[in-house]
Amino acid sequence: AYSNYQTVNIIGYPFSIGQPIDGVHLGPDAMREYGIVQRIKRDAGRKVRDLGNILLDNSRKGEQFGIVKDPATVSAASKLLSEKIQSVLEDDSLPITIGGDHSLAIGSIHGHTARIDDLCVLWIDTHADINTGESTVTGNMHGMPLSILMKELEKKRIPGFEWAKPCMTAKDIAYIGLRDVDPEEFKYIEDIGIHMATMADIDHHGMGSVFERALDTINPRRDRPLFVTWDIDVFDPSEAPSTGTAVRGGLTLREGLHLAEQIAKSGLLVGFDLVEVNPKIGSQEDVKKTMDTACFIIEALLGKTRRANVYQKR
Ligand code: 6HN
Ligand code: MN
Ligand code: MN
Ligand code: MN
Repeated sequence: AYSNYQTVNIIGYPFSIGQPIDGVHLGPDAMREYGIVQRIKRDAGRKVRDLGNILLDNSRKGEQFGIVKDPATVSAASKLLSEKIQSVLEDDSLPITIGGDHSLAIGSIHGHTARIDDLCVLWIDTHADINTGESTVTGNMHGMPLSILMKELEKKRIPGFEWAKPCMTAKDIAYIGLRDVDPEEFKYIEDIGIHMATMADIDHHGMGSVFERALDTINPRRDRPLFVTWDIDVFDPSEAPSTGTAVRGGLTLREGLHLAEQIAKSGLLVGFDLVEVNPKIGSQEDVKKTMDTACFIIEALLGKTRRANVYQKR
């Protein structure tokens, strides 16, 4: 029912202040230049609107809360994204946010929950991104967005995000692809009880069954609208080398495609993010391969299958 959208809205989020490496703010324009818009227009059978980039303050001010870097700048940027998402979430339209670092999920998830009742979320990532101001070792806010969004962590929220009331609980979210979770993050995940499928689970059960189990947990009747936030670093660095926190032992392109195809097939998808593509990391070939991987996933999430080079009927 939900996937019957006829218009896809592409939102660029040129932001890098949630992490220390230069270049990830260039992700959206690099993806456009690479041809993402043409690729999803081809055969998609729906309107594709490129809404351009959100105008963001992407300058570092050196403001800190404890060791957390530039929380006010991250907050202001993600507030703009939340407002943008809310304004484009009309009936029959689906927002795609292209990052940009993963701190943007504060805005995208907040914006979706503001407009869509009973939303659930798949967090597809190497990392858990649930550090708090107390637990973070790096101070980088792209490792923290879930601690802002989770009701169970409300007391640990860093100040400056008052506009984003916590909108998620453990029963609303599941992880797929984890393999680099900080010890303190693991404690939060266990205490709160978030379903997590690690790379070890994918090795043991296969992606198909890992996906079904994740939905059995957060969406047992398959009736809740689904939002997906996809960190490109979930892929093995051989498939997506141009990203800031690459970790070996990640998804193959085929595992990623199967997951994206199953998500599309569920008919539940209402929006998604694709984050952490950094066109300044690696060789030109590395960058191209990373963007190609990202394009494959975006196409599959929109319904392209490997049966034929057409999008499946919605
Ligand atoms: N990402 N757990 C590490 C940290 O800095 O808190 C890594 C976070 C990576 C975040 O890739 O979106
Ligand atoms: Mn992430
Ligand atoms: Mn990550
Ligand atoms: Mn399968």
